[in-house]
Amino acid sequence: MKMTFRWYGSSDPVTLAAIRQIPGMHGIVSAVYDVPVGEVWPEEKILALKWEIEASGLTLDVIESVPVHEDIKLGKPSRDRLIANFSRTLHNLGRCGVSTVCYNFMPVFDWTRTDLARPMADGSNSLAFSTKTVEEIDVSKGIDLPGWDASYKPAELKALLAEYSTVGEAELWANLEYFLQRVVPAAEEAGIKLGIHPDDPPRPIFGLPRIVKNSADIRRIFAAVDSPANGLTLCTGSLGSDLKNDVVALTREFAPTGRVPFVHLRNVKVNAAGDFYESAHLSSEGSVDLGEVVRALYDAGFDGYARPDHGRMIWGETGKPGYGLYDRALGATYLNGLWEGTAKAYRAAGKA
Ligand SMILES: [Mn+2]
Repeated sequence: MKMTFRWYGSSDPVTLAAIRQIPGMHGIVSAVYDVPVGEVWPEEKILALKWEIEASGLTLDVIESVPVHEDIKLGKPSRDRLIANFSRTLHNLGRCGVSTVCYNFMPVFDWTRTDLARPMADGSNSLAFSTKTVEEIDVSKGIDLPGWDASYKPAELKALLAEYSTVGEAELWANLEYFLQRVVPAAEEAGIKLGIHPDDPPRPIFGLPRIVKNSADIRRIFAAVDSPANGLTLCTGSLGSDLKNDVVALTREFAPTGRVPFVHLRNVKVNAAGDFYESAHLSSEGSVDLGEVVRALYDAGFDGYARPDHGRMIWGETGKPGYGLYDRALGATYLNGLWEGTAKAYRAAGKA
């Protein structure tokens, strides 16, 4: 398991120098942020990012994310050009030494939360999701959620949602399969493993379909194109925010297939109504047993990339919600400790 940390580029208040000081830190997960969605990432921009990261003693093996244009998810005629561009971006990333690319296939809304700074009893704050709040939003009047991409003007959002009125689950599946049939061969050629990120939260929202929610969906995606390049970013927080998902069982099923190149390891505290907040990583703080998840990864001989994903805001830190330095650093250290503890317990017991 190679530990990584997401970094948003030069404008990120968390510096590469600070990340470098987290014990056991291997690499950075980042992206080229200044190319419009759907256009090809030029090699020189990828190399500039790589060199900046390598100068700090870290690696750039993992990209998160290469965004998938809405026209691809909608299955519009323009998708062929956009899929060709996505494939050319994979080609360029492979030439720059990138081995793993995370992406998602969520219509319109990426991750969704109703609160970006919910106060916790210990004085920290964290991201949270209330089912009732989301259900009460009238999308036709515009979305006013924290973290929601305000670059969509209300009229644009309305038009986009109208386009999705003919795209249900079956159509979205067909559009994902069409995409995979074309980009997976390109990824193979580029020496890249793709890892689709689960929907967050893993349920339909605002009447839009979602198709990366549980083990049945993941099996179907793997079967759509049977290649090691067609993989999963196993996000314990996203999958774990549906209590029906047994995240340990999911890890035990999918990690041994060799099709999980990348894992997001974080915890969520979920209630029966599906409300949740992002808790500290420690298993006893949330609904996911991260100790058992790490053991399942160890048992599978996992040698891919992990990141602590999100963290709370602690010790008075401010910045990008979920992406502060301190709690993610604690998470990385805890996860590396779980790994070391598992390895040593096995060795002491004469196992592996
Ligand atoms: Mn994640």
